[in-house]
Amino acid sequence: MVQATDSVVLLSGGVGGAKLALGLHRALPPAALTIIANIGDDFRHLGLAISPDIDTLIYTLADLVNPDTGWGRRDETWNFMAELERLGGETWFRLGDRDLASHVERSRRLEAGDALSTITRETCQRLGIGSHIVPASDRRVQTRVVTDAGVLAFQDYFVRQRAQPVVSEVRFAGAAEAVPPATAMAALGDPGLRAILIAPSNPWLSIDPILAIPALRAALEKSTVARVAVSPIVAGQAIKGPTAKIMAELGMPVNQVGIARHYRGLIDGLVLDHADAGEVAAVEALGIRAITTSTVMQTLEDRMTLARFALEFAATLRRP
Ligand code: FO1
Repeated sequence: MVQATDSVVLLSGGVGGAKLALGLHRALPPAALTIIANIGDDFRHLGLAISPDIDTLIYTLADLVNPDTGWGRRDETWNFMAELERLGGETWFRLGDRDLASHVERSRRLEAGDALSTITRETCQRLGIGSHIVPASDRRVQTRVVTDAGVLAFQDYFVRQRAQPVVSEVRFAGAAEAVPPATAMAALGDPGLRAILIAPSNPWLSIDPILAIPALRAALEKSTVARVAVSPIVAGQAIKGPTAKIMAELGMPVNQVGIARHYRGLIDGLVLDHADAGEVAAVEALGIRAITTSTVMQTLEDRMTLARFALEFAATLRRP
């Protein structure tokens, strides 16, 4: 049972990770959860500072997210995009009218000198989100995808080219110099910390930009708190997005061993779907405890059940 003083850290990307984030947010006491969010997808577009994963997490936890896409706002209108199209502007990255307010206000505050972590914290407060959403860094970290179509900026690869180019490498420009906000480090060093979870986000595109920041990787490596990842792969397929495609392109086995090898040294336990029960032994042979449950989250109940399951699993793992 999770105590009122217990805290939990989740590393998360956008849409897939936000599902587990919501389950934890609802299952834990207010303010117990700190989500360290990927910023590798952030970019400047139409003169605005866009932070897709932070916004996806904020909208999801505030119950404002578009349930059909998992990103952007529910009850959205698209007048701005329609007018931009009429003027011959760039419309490949869709910014809805309600969503636009987040980007305009973030851009204004960044230009005024506020840190991304401060802006994110205050936005969460205004929207009544008790959990803490913390960008992995206040300095820019930019994911660049090396492909057969050239070295692409993340959103160019992911949205404009629909993740179709073949990936040979993923780079994180600025990560080596990036420093996590003090709130992220404080959450990881909290004496009441009970678990560090890694969401079922794409390990190569959404979690690696976080782990590429030296202080965050080091904090995870040396933490004595149980570290548990929820696998984004079920029966050789990605729950969402191009994870399986990228694993194959990078020459990895598209299975739980591929995920476990990637996180080796950073996790103590891996949560797999029942469909992959046959891979438990192979993961455990790598020194990582494995357990199965239903990892496909369709309802809010599924999200909360998986969140509780991951926390209970973490509570059984003792660090050497
Ligand atoms: N994803 C798309 O596939 N197409 C879009 O036009 C798009 C716009 C968009 C606008 C704001 C935002 O916060 C997210 C948006 N996303 C869009 C999602 C986003 O590009 C990706 O899902 C994440 O970067 C991957 O985690």
